[in-house]
Amino acid sequence: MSDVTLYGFPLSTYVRTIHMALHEKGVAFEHLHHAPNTSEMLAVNPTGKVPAFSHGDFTLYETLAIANYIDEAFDGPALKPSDVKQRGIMNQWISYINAYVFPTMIHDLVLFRVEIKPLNQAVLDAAIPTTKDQLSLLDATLAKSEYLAGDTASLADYFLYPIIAFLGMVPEGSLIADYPGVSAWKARMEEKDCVKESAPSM
Ligand SMILES: N[C@@H](CCC(=O)N[C@@H](CS)C(=O)NCC(=O)O)C(=O)O
Repeated sequence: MSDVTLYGFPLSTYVRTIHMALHEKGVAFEHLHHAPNTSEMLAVNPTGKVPAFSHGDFTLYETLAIANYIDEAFDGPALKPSDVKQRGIMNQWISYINAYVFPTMIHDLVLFRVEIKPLNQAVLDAAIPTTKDQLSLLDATLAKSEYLAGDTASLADYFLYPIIAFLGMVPEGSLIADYPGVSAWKARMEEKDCVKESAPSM
């Protein structure tokens, strides 16, 4: 029995980021599929959000903190570039993804399309040009570089992939094809075992 536990339902993009990181590191873990804001989730994360994580009697919440802990606490391939500038770029992208891409593509678009939130057409309409701008910015890097921070996948790619995967499942996902760098990166990510293994059942 592993002493590592991931808490949070697999449909969450942030839970999938941690699932991918654990898989890449080769860490065995128990996955408890708690929904947000339940008493089980509040017991491990006072914000009620998913994910949370525990290693023995040590508990963490906030995806970036969990991802960094996993990379540093366990053996296995590094999930961050060794080069300080590439690491800076990785952190820049994670910050951008969390501050802008997740709110636009998930909150203001996908959650309406999958009817988790009641449709607000004005918000959804406004999210489309913003999504295009974000895809364009990502594409400028991914047209030149295999991954967001160089030639090897890093935590930045694990933050982004679950969001782009969900975008790809709703009608506006057809936009992705207009961005060849993002499209090629998505296909590259989809070859990875961590992506295949973490795919939520829909
Ligand atoms: N800042 C948090 C964000 C986590 C987050 O937004 N999780 C979403 C699911 S992807 C959630 O729990 N949403 C439910 C809610 O906000 O009530 C982190 O990095 O872990």
